[in-house]
Amino acid sequence: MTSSFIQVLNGQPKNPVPIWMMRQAGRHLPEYLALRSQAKNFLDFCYSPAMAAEATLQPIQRYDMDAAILFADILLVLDAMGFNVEFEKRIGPLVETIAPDKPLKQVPVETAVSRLSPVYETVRRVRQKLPFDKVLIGFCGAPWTVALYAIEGRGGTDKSVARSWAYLHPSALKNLLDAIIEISALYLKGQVDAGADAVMLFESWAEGLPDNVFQQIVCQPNAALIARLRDLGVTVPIIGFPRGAGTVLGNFVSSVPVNGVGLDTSISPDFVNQTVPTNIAVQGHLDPLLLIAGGEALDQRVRDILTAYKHRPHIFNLGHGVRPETPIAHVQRVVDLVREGV
Ligand code: 1CP
Repeated sequence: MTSSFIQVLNGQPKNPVPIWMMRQAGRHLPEYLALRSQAKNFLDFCYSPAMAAEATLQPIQRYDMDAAILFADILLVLDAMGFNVEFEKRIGPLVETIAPDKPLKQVPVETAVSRLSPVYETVRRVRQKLPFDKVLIGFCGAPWTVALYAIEGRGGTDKSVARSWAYLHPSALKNLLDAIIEISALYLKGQVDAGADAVMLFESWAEGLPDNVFQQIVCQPNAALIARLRDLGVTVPIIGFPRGAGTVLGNFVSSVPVNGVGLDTSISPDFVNQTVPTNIAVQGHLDPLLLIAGGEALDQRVRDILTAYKHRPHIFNLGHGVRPETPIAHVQRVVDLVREGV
């Protein structure tokens, strides 16, 4: 039988709605911290199928979530492409950068894809252990977000260097995006062949782009990645997440053929209902900071989000990832409220 999670992604509303949370695995869980301390570094952790599978399953064992998300990172794709990638404590990822006038290092695509094979093994192990009614979400970074790390070396910048490439070095940017699209498509196919039931494309740095540039470097590459995936025979539902798209969210859903769209904390449910066609599932919104704060305001916001999307396909989620300081009791409370339904 198809899980209600997949039914929602296929366009059917459900009450109660399915729930999962971005970064549900990770530092807010003591069991994650214990496991993480056993690994030499974060990349080793991601490339260890035993540890990564355990981290993927931890939130499912603790909470009644409807989906597990593969434990990995969007920067594994750059690592596989031959970029030096390091994760610094308290700073985040640092990536070797490329210059617009230098050719891309060409690790053959097959080599890059096989370097990611521990991730496929993680997917296999998780799918074997996961109850049949729980969904396993595979993922990768969407092309522009991955390209941004290759150009700027880190996230959380004002993106001006990478954004200028759209004007100053459009063909170098296109070459980089095309290389990321091809390996990402093969990587996601590997995840789906290993047992992922749906995939999500994280476009975390989509904020603040002019509409024409948004079309060129976010919408077109996301659409090209999906076209390539379908071409490779991948049929599972796809969730897009153009974080910070704001008023151009409508451009994204009209030009990128996603089954579901992730919503950040900044747009209103009213805007979403006016902008996103009802055959596309929505997920997201809840502020991770409100999840930390808890109390009546959290309960009210959860109910408001459920009510706003009562008549359309909806998966409950946050507008961004669970933060390390989040109390477990608050996550539990949200799961309980969502299970009650509206
Ligand atoms: O010490 C640690 O444990 C490192 C923290 C951490 C974790 C738990 C990083 C470093 N990555 C991850 C896992 C991860 N990353 C997952 C699987 C876990 C889950 O969701 O439950 C996923 C889906 C990601 C995706 C990811 N990585 C994104 C897209 C989502 C988002 O947050 O917008 C991005 C942008 C990254 C890059 C990255 N990796 C790690 C950090 C701290 C960051 C973001 C910040 C930065 O670039 O500065």
